[in-house]
Amino acid sequence: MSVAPALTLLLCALLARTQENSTNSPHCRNIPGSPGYPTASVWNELNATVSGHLVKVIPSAKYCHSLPTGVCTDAEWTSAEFRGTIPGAMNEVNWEQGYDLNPPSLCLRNGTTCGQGDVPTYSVEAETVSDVQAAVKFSAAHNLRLAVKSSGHDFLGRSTAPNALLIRTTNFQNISFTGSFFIGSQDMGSAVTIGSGVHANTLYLQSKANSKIVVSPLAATVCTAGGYVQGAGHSALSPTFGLAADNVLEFHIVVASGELLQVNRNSHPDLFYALRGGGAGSWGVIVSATFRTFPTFNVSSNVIVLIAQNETAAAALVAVHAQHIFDWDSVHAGQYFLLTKNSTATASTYIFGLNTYMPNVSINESIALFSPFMEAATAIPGVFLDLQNYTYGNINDAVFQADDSVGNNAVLGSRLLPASIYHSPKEVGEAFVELANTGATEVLGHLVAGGKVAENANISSAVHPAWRTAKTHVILANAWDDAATLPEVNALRKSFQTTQLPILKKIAGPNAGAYSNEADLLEPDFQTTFFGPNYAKLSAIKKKYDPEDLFIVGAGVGSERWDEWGICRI
Ligand SMILES: Cc1cc2nc3c(=O)[nH]c(=O)nc-3n(C[C@H](O)[C@H](O)[C@H](O)COP(=O)(O)OP(=O)(O)OC[C@H]3O[C@@H](n4cnc5c(N)ncnc54)[C@H](O)[C@@H]3O)c2cc1C
Ligand SMILES: *[C@@H]1O[C@H](CO)[C@@H](O)[C@H](O)[C@H]1NC(C)=O
Ligand SMILES: *[C@@H]1O[C@H](CO)[C@@H](O)[C@H](O)[C@H]1NC(C)=O
Ligand SMILES: *[C@@H]1O[C@H](CO)[C@@H](O)[C@H](O)[C@H]1NC(C)=O
Ligand SMILES: *[C@@H]1O[C@H](CO)[C@@H](O)[C@H](O)[C@H]1NC(C)=O
Ligand SMILES: *[C@@H]1O[C@H](CO)[C@@H](O)[C@H](O)[C@H]1NC(C)=O
Ligand SMILES: *[C@@H]1O[C@H](CO)[C@@H](O)[C@H](O)[C@H]1NC(C)=O
Ligand SMILES: *[C@@H]1O[C@H](CO)[C@@H](O)[C@H](O)[C@H]1NC(C)=O
Ligand SMILES: *[C@@H]1O[C@H](CO)[C@@H](O)[C@H](O)[C@H]1NC(C)=O
Ligand SMILES: *[C@@H]1O[C@H](CO)[C@@H](O)[C@H](O)[C@H]1NC(C)=O
Ligand SMILES: *[C@@H]1O[C@H](CO)[C@@H](O)[C@H](O)[C@H]1NC(C)=O
Ligand SMILES: CC(=O)N[C@H]1CO[C@H](CO)[C@@H](O)[C@@H]1O
Repeated sequence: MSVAPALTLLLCALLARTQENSTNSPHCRNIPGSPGYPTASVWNELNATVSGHLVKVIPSAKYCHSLPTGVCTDAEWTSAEFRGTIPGAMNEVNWEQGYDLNPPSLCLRNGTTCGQGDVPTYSVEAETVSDVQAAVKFSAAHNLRLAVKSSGHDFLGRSTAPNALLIRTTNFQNISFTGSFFIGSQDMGSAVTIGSGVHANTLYLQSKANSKIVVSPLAATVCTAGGYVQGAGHSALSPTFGLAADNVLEFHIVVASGELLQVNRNSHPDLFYALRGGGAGSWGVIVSATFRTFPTFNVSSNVIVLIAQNETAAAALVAVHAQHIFDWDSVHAGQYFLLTKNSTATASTYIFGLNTYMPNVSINESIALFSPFMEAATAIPGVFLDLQNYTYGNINDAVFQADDSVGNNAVLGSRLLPASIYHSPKEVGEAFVELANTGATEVLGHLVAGGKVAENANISSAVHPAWRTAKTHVILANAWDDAATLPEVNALRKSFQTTQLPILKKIAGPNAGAYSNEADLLEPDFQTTFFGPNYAKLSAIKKKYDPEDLFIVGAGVGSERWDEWGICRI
């Protein structure tokens, strides 16, 4: 009788061993200090293989402290172009901090101590495809946590990870235009192939020089062929041409096996499906991507700022905007609109700003298209026009930005708002004001859906179908400064879920989808919220191309199998 428990124990041990072997990979990644972690001489071997492109990575604040002056100027600290030169830097500095490590490990700009936090240990600053292949194979062979970064813009912190080997594709700067891009024998027409490190502003300069335009972000340094397109990629031109994912023709990508694959509708079509909307960072290391180009044209762009003197006026103003949001569909306008509470004012005043792009529309036509909205808006008691500025010129100039202003601490949350909700404009207005009152830095609406985005509903890709019925994408930003205490930071990190999402659900409904690139890392049901009905298919594609989960990012496909750092299986 006494042997039975011993037998059970033995059986359990055997079963556990079998299970461990059947997944064919250990429970945790090797981190500095684990027995399997590469020794210094093994790292040196990798460095030799990648032609000396291996560097040690430090947090951006530590980098600034190491400068001869001991500081980065405010202009440097907040510049995305500058931060892009620092391998460990994230644009939102909070992603460098290890708030959840035990103990927390922070490196603040003016701090007196500096921990490595969530910043990787080493980076391969790749110059060639073979650098990437060597780094991928090294990570697999040594069971390392791997992270991939191009710009470090990620709002969910997916391009950094503690104790990781980073691969940066920042140096992949090739750009080449062609009048005829072939897939097999089929001419897909005019296209551009860009390296995954090419910033949007560089692309706009080059496309202008070639009399072309590409569907790309309203940002300076976001990498169009990096995280942007994998998430779906919205643009001021999306109502005219669709999402970036609708316009990408081919990828060159190094997958977990270390192979470089050419991926398009004929070659690895399943991976092609996943790379178009299936989430950034989950599939491999993109070397380059080829996008359709369109002939250049002129656009009228305008900036309008309205001030609402109180809450009632603000709600009425946003409601009037919601009521008129279909006014600009005939010209496929792209629009960004922002509601913020002016916290420096003694009484609660609100600022409502609009930034609108209308392809092939003259300034006069644009003013005419805006006049019903403007008349209704300025007729609201307590609403005043603060400024308006209409310009007309080349589309590439209109969307070009020299730099992005970053270096702050911020997290986002978002939802795609279905077109149908705009038939209840009053509710939209009230919800926006309620959202602005939650302490959010801003409520940022994007009229980047409808039109061609809706018409593209039958493209077979991983783009969340919610994009096809959406009218807008709405983001809440929650920010803090370095003086915030850890409990305050942790409350803000959760405030989208606890405070703002319940308000958004009142207008978006309980099951609205969200854009995975501009969203909350802590979405509890990210599989459905970010990927909708596509998740099962994406999981199967993940198993095929990345069976050992080398490419794991927060709230990405397969991440449910891992802890928040992608270090241990759960
Ligand atoms: C100022 C600003 C403006 C923005 N404007 C827009 C906009 O107009 N439209 C829009 O849709 N989005 C916009 N975004 C969001 C943007 O799409 C995401 O931040 C996106 O993740 C950026 O991709 P990245 O490669 O530049 O960033 P990174 O932080 O470098 O990477 C983001 C993700 O992509 C992965 N990744 C990066 N490089 C590669 C690679 N070579 N191969 C494989 N995976 C890679 C990373 O692992 C990570 O998961 C904006 C963001 C900012 C900060
Ligand atoms: C890799 O090699 C280069 C060139 O020899 C060297 O400058 C660099 O410091 C090395 N990197 C590491 C992490 O040792
Ligand atoms: C930190 O120091 C810089 C100068 O080095 C200064 O400009 C900045 O305002 C300080 N405070 C914070 C919170 O960064
Ligand atoms: C960039 O283009 C050159 C010339 O065509 C090519 O040799 C090189 O492999 C390309 N680099 C990458 C990273 O695609
Ligand atoms: C906010 O309110 C203050 C005080 O009334 C005012 O000076 C400032 O211009 C307002 N800010 C904006 C952006 O309107
Ligand atoms: C702009 O107008 C030109 C000339 O009519 C036309 O060829 C082009 O397709 C138009 N582009 C867009 C985006 O409407
Ligand atoms: C635009 O409208 C103004 C005022 O109505 C008019 O004077 C001007 O000629 C118009 N411009 C064009 C290009 O039609
Ligand atoms: C808001 O301001 C307008 C204009 O001054 C005023 O008519 C209205 O009564 C105010 N509403 C509230 C609730 O204060
Ligand atoms: C209007 O916008 C253009 C383009 O952004 C800018 O160059 C110009 O200075 C602005 N004019 C005013 C009056 O703000
Ligand atoms: C486009 O705008 C520029 C001004 O930026 C102007 O010189 C040019 O004539 C315009 N072209 C068309 C076709 O309207
Ligand atoms: C998508 O395909 C279905 C079935 O063929 C069709 O009924 C529907 O109209 C198509 N939708 C769009 C937006 O083309
Ligand atoms: C075939 C195989 O992978 N066997 C491994 C199973 O797990 C034990 C203990 O973890 C290893 O020692 C075997 O090599």
